[in-house]
Amino acid sequence: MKFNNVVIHSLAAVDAPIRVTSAELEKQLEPAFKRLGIRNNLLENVTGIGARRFWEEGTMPSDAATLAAEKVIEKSGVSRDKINIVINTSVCRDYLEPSTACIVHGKLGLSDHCMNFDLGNACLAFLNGMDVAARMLERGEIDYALVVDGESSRPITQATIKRLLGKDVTKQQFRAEFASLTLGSGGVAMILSRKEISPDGHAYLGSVSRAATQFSDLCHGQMDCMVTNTKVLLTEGLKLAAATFQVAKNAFNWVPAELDQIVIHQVSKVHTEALVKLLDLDINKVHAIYPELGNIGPAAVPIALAKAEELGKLKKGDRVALLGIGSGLNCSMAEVVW
Ligand code: MYA
Repeated sequence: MKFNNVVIHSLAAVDAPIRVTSAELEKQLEPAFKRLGIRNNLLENVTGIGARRFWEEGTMPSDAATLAAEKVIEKSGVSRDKINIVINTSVCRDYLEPSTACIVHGKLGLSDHCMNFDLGNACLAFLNGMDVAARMLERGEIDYALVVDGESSRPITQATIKRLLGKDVTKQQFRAEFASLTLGSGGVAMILSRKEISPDGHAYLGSVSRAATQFSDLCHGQMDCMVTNTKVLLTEGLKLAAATFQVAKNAFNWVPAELDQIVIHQVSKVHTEALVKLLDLDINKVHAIYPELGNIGPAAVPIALAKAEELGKLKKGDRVALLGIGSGLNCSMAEVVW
């Protein structure tokens, strides 16, 4: 869907405070590496992920999302009573019910007429949340939407390491759980608005999507365990990304050389380099956060965008492509004119 009247008003990311290196995780896993005959520098060496962040013990996904939301509200100057909807897109959640969005709504002290709900779609949910909000904004139903995401990889990382140190663990199980060790934590929040009331915002032109749900069995995640077929996920993810890119090229007249910045879902060095090669993109235009932050699920694309903004990489008028993908498989690609 394309939009004429939707802008990103403000964006803010929050880093979790504890930096945990891949070397530290690999040290903890040393007995498993030895027993299974796996080389012990695989994580940092092959994925290119040197570190990820953890929140302090007890920090809930809603706390992470609320921190980012407080930051974006302050940055934007938008008063809380003007926010008409809050959509939480986190994979991690405080409880199965109530929604994490309602906890964030309560912590922020938003008004009783501010709608709130969770929207789930694995690593793609933030882009989907932007799209749902944009449809309401385009129709003039609302003035301001807040999309938030808070991820906490500490519980799954610690549970995975404990499990993989078990005496009965096979090499096959190790490989199936390996991707869990790439996950990271963080918080991000975005305020979207209508161009006519926020003329200085960054135009959100819309997105295109494609699905390949015959591959919904390639990555299954719970709060404490994720099982991934890394090989097939990489191959089929790339195929879906290429098909979606073709649709985006047609919809937004994309010529790779004319895109100024490309913000992609952050999985690993292997995935980034393969995608850049396949789509004929310029790697210098791709802002990578995975080396320091790992894979932060649906928060990865907006956090990478926020970091690029903080570093002054985004100039007014830049054409920014957002390339998202999530287990399922689902893929969306969007354009923002900064
Ligand atoms: S779901 C989360 C998905 N995340 C991951 O899969 C991250 C972890 N995976 C990787 O980094 C790569 O797939 C690896 C393989 C590195 C595993 N366990 O040449 P290779 C060893 C342990 O065959 P590659 C999500 O985010 C292998 O023995 N070790 O490796 C949403 C060898 O070691 P050695 C393993 O295929 C959806 C070495 O690695 C495993 O190049 C994302 C190299 O082997 C394993 N499982 O990489 C959809 N596998 O040298 C995908 C291999 O000692 C998106 N090894 O023999 C794709 C597009 C991306 C963005 C798109 C945006 C639109």
